[in-house]
Amino acid sequence: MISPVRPQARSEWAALVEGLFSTPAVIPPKYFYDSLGCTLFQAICELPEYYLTRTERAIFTTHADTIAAVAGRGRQFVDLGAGDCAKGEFWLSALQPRRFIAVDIAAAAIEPALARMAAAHPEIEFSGVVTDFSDVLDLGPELDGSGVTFFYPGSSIGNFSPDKALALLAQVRHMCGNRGGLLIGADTPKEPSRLEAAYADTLGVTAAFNRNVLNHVNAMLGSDFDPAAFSHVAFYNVPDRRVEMHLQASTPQRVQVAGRERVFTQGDRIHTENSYKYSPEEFAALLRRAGFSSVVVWQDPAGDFAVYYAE
Ligand code: AVJ
Repeated sequence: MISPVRPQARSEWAALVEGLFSTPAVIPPKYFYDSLGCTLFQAICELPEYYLTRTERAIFTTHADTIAAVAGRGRQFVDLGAGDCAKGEFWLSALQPRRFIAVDIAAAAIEPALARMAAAHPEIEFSGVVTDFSDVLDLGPELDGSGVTFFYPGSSIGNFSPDKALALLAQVRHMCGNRGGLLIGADTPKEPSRLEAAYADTLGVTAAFNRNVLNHVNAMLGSDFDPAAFSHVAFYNVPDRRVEMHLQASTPQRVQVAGRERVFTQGDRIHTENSYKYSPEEFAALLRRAGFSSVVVWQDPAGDFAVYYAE
């Protein structure tokens, strides 16, 4: 039921090591999502400051009928970055997909979700693809030629630079053929104080999520990063329209990584995430540049978040 496409290649490992030895060091955000990271991310989604998830859910709930009417029922449904499939599952009743394909880098997240949904919905064919689509979206032979709805919620597209986002959207557009569309959510630019609160919450859950990437890297590479020696830094980079997250060495650190030593002086940072923000006009333009001709937008009354259907 679950097929791996391009499993963890040696080149991925080499790219991670190279990032750790560059200046400044960088760890791609896909490495947040080990088992604990997935759990911490679920907790983030419930934080009072993290408005993204609940605002998107409110938009989906308010406009479910309209969205279902434009997206069409009875299609194949591809849940990109599905995680626990909670967001995708919402659409089962409204869209009544014929097939549900969960796509995620974390097999541990989608396996139980698929089993749970398959038991509850015997009329739907469920499958999973474990893949890393940060460079190429390769679903293997998973899709049949019929109509398909791609689903990419939560502003996960914000992890890509605008160039890379355009490339991913163009690949999705290609896979849509002329009988498919994309339902996608993207966060909007707003006051830096609100954005910064969403990524540096009072309880420190996002800080734990950020630091935990070092546990994951240690488990993957056998390195000896001390998560306690790095502090969580999150700020809105106004000119680049992105929230940045970093891990900053609070004291000098010598870390053993893949048989080499990486030295951090106090204050050195590891860049762990970018989260780009788009106005509805900007994002609709990006979708059109990716080859989609019709774009519909829904927002919450405050304009905090936006949901798009493009075909
Ligand atoms: C899963 C990429 C949408 O950027 O808001 C949450 C990840 N990082 N808090 C985001 C995240 C810190 C999240 N995305």
